[in-house]
Amino acid sequence: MQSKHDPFQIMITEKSNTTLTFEDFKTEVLNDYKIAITSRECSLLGRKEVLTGKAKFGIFGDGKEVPQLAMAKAFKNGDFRSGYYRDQTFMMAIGEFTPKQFFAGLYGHTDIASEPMSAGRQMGGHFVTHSLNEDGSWKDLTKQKNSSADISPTAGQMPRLLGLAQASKIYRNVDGITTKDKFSVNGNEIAWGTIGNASTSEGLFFETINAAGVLQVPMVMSVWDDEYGISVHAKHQTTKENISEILKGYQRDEDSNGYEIFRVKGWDYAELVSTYERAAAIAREQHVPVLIHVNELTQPQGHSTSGSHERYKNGERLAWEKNYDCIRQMRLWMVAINIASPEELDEIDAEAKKVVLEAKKEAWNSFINPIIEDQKNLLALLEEISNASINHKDKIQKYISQLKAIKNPLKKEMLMITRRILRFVEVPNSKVLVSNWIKDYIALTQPRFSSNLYSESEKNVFSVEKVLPEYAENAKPDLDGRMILRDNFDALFTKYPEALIFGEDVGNIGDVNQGLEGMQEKYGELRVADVGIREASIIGQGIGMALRGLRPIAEIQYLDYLLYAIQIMSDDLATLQYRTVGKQKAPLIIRTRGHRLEGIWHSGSPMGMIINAIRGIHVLVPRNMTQAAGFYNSLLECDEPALVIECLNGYRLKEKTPLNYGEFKTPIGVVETLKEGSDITLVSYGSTLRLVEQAAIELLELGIDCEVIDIQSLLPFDVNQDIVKSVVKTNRLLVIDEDVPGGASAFILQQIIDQQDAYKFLDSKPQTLAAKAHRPAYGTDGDYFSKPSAEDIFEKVYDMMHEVNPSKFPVLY
Ligand SMILES: Cc1ncc(C[n+]2csc(CCOP(=O)(O)OP(=O)(O)O)c2C)c(N)n1
Ligand SMILES: [Mg+2]
Repeated sequence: MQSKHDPFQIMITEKSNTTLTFEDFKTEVLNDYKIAITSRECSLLGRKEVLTGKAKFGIFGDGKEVPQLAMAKAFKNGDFRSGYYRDQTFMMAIGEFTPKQFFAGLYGHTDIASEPMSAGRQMGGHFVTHSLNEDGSWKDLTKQKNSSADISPTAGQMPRLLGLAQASKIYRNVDGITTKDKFSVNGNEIAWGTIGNASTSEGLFFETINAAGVLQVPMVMSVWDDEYGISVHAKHQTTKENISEILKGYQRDEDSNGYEIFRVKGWDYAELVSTYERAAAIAREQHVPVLIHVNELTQPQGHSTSGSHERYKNGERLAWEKNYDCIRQMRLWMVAINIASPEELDEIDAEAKKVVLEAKKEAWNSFINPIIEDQKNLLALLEEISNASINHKDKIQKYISQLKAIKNPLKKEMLMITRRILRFVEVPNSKVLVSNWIKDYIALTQPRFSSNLYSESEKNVFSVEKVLPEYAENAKPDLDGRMILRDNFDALFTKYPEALIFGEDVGNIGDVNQGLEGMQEKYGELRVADVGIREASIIGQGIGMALRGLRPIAEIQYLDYLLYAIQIMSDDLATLQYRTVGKQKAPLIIRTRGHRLEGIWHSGSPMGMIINAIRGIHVLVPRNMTQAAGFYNSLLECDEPALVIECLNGYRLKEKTPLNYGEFKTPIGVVETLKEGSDITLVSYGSTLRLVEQAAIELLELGIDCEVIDIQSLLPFDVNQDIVKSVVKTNRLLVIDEDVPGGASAFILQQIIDQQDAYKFLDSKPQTLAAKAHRPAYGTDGDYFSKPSAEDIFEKVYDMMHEVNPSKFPVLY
């Protein structure tokens, strides 16, 4: 089984400045073998831990060890991985994952020091490295090996991979990025992707592969092919059952750019090392994307701890998998070329078994001992409570015995029991003790599961100080809204050399509404870029670049097409800070335009869907372009992701020309009162606000004085609780929204009534006025009959006032 590419030779080339002897080579291969066998042992023992009930679920990297050793060899400081749950061996080989951490993840240890992958928030097999210091500032990513944080949706790792690779291209080719040093050395970094064979069926895979070919970025994409996706065979997944075969059209040649494509057997260590070495050189030096199709891989224990693969693999396949297990083949090769004798390898195996067993014990003790300590202290407290009890000793004792009987307690079990006991504690002193224990325990534990949904650093959105736009004396609205945006973007691209924008029609024509007119000429094709029609990977491109210190603005042409991107926004961007407990950030700004214009797919305002899908991303809905520009100015000072929705029908409306472009800032999470009034509070945002303002003028003519409030920021929502202050004054509330009934208006009402307790001050039923449940129809009449009109708003308010004072406001119909 001698390979035509001798790994000894390759390692010599790699270390050409040193003299690598056969002994060095042997040591390196033996060390690789040790990592592989240690990783395998973790998988085997991990499965047992789940089956005996100590862990809940396991998904492991067994059967994929050997190619990951090869990938790790070619992986350098500054590089990034974007992969999936099979990559434990790779993470161990780059020194970012230990057996003890493997087990801490399996148990769900909530201490980030013990479980650095997610402090127990993600199931095991979801890998990450820490990009941020304690205070949320960047580490020097060029001095460490990096992995972006995994997510479970298969192929969800693809879009961000594109951006991780594109960042190298930007750093290599764009001059003047002053923040570059911590992220790149001349754009030499590779973004390494991994994916399972079956997951290449996803659209996100093909979309990203095409985009990386177009962009020509340093990306090396590995497909771990074990012929299955859980129980479903490749014949149901992939045309010709062969992903590299069908991607052949992407192969570059003398006449055109494209990919370099390799196919290699997953059990052939020598060939793998050589392939990864060549792939890395091409990607790193030439910025050409590479696909490595690693086939003939196996799953020694089946897909995961739920179920067994004997159910769907026949005897022949199972026997083949045993024979071609990559570690077994590596072992045979090592013996064949005299790297080690079977006895020496047996010794390594035995040692790995011991190491892993020890790691498992340590991880378990470190996980369970503090909880057992809590249990002990709680039992002592409860005995005290039981002794003091007059009527309920028996009941309390029953609960105490239940708690005592639990050998490996959960926090949940302690709380369940103690919260039940509280109901029977009659002695006041005891009651204080028990309720304090419960409150303290929850206060201590809840943040372990709920912190870091948003940035907790000094650069979060609440750090922004409001700066008003300045105007010349007697300034009148004289400039189209789109020009205000354009001139403000101009100021921002000068102020922040690391800022860039990309999207459909963004470059050459300066976006479909000319908000970026002339910007590409001024800042170049890399910073103001046209891209393909591919919303999900536009977002991913932004996430990946933001993960590497750039300040991307990803443009989605119309709000209605955000649905193509909502999955990746929801699953990846929105969860990033949460799932890494603040160890990674991607302060991506997503720019789009929406609300009212024309027809079903250019007028939608599905805000309820959006705000419920992307908690973790701020959602800003400026009423005009000055407010929008102010949001961009604020966001570039912060370290958080946000979606900004400009009003489609506002680009040609005149606004006053600000003098301090790039500097004025719209505060985030703060409402603005546009008109004071005493009879009723009208709350709205975006395009509809203009109709609300018009209705308010007409209502005043009839003696109804409305207070009009612009929400501006749906997430975060009215952090100063200004709306309830208005309701205290008016005692009436109407929410006007152009989403479906029960969409964003339901959220707004919940915030005002439930969070701000406005119900206490209401004299009329709080109401909502929303659009029809169907999508908005085309044309002016389509809009009138689909969305709330000024007349609808007028009459709704009038109706509410009629109920208050029928004689002053007689019925209209
Ligand atoms: C979008 C999505 N659909 C379904 C699943 C459930 N699921 C998890 S793994 C998997 C099979 C993946 O197979 P493959 O990509 O070949 O990877 P392998 O596990 O074989 O390495 C499926 C269907 C998921 N995680 N995400
Ligand atoms: Mg598979």
